[in-house]
Parts: sequence; structure tokens; C-alpha cells
Amino acid sequence: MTDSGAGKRRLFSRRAFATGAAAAAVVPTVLGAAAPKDGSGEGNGQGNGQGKDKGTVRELTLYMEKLPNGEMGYGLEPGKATIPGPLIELTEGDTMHIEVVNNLDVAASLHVHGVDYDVASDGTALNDSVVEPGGRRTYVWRTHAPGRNKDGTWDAGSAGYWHYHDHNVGTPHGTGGLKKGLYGPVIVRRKGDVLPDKQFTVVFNDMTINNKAHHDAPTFTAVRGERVEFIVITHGEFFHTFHVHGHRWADNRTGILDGPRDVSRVIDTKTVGPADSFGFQVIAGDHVGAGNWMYHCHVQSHSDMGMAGIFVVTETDGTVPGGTPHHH
Ligand SMILES: [Cu+2]
Repeated sequence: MTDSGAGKRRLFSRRAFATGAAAAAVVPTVLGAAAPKDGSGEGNGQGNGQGKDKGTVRELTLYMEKLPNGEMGYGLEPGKATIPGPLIELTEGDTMHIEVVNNLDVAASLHVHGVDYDVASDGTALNDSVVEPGGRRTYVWRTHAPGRNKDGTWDAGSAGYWHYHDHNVGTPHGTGGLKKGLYGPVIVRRKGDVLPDKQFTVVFNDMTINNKAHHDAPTFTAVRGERVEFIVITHGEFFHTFHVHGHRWADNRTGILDGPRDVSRVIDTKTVGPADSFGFQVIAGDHVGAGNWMYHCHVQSHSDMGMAGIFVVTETDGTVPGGTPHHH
């Protein structure tokens, strides 16, 4: 869903900046299923920036389904579940009503990181918020802009690279659901954020990438000069070190330096543990050119066991120096 196919579904490939409307428009997967409506009446008076700009309220239906190989996924339509599940994007201030349909034969749920929600949307048995087989339940995610708390401290806002996952299959922590593929990416933008041309999601899940083991990691393709966004998530039992060849990013919220005085460290590896998530944007092939650029976990035994894929940067005519990569 968010691999190389995502670019094709993009409504415009031109770079844009996040506003309420534009951010919705660059998420065709979500926009197609959701009609933006006026946000009035949804405010929750959290006492910070949210009151000033309520954003939009959107509705989305997510289907939890078994895949042909016995894995499980979230999808936007019946029969279309993917691993990872669909990328869900919001802009600070937005509210998302997500109706989850459980087509599995086990009770499962939707639990999210990073956004605001009531315990009724926790997605846990503890809070009686799981979905029985054949049932449906609406989860509500809210987001808010940064602002001053009543006590004078600073509220960071909701923007960031987050994720959602099952919290009930197998164990009360969703250990079985996570292992089988019930997870997906979430991005909350801040108004004014630079938007990418293409988006790729990398999930280190135990010893797999996006549940694909045995040297079968996804190939991501971009044209030199395109602005590419990586969303990196980890699940399972192990710590991993994400690395992509030939490209660097800033270790901050967006991966982009604010300017010459931004002291964020510029990196090309980042170590992540279970349920961590981060993201960044790079300009494909910037200073290094087109080519088959490897991305992989840099724990040596992990990369040797197949936690490695290719970020293919083509020239504008579609060619790649070195030709088609080969797996072995
Ligand atoms: Cu690893």
C-alpha cells in the first residue's frame, strides 16, 4: 500500500505544503473513502492550540482480514488487506473516525500511538474496546496543534511519525496480531510541513521487513530528484538499526533541517526498538545520483539473514546505472 504503488495513487506528484486541504489531498487512500466535513462540533476543548483551528473531521473504514497465506492485515476495502496496512495521514487539528470491520475469526482491535483518544478507542480488552469476529466498532483519533498549557509549559502537538496495530490477537498485547501483520503507519503533519512526492514504509517485524523474510524485502523506486519520505517502524522482539545507502537525514521530527542554525544531528543510521517509529524525507539521489541504493538493518547478522532491500533511484528516463538489482 505504501510501497512503490503509493506514488501512482498520488493525486499530484508536485511538491506541496501541508494545509488542512492539501494534506487530505495527498492521501488518496484515505481521501477516497472519506468525505471531509466541517469540523464544528468535534472540539474537545483540550486547552491548547486545538481550539483555534479544529481542522477537518474525516471518516474511514478499515477491514481486518486474513490473507491467503494465513497472515492478517488491515485494508481500505474487503479483500484488499495489505502488510503494512494503509498509511493514514492527518494534519494537526484533524479528527478521524475509523470504523473497523472485523472479518477475522478472532477478536482483534485498532490501537494507535501518538494521537489523542479516549479509553473507548484504546483497542484493548482492558478497556473493552476490541472488535468481535463479524463485528464493527468506530475508533476516534484526535490531533492537536502545539500550544501553551495552562501551567505555562509547552504542549508539543501531535505531529510525528506514528503507527497503529492490533492489541488483542494471541495475547492482550496483540503479540499474535503483530506477528501476523496487523500494523500500519500514521503520519501527523504540522501545517506548513513539506510534503513528499513518494512514501515508503519499512517495518522491522522480528527478523522480517514488512513480514517478508528470506531476502524478499520490498523494492522502493523513485526518480532522481523526487522528494521521498521513509516511515520506519519496529515490532517484535529485537532492536534494529535502519540504514539507507547514499542518503542522510536530520534526526528531528521531520528529518529536514529548519535552516543553517538547526543543530539536529545529520545521520544515515538510526537504531530502533519495538514499537519505535520515525520518519524522514530525502531527495532521491541528491549528490550521489541514480542507482541501486541498498536499505537494510545494520545489525550484521540481521542483514546477512535477509533484512535488506533496494531503494532504486532511476534517471528521469527510467534507467538505472548498474541495471536491475539481483537478489541472492
Ligand atoms: Cu536488525
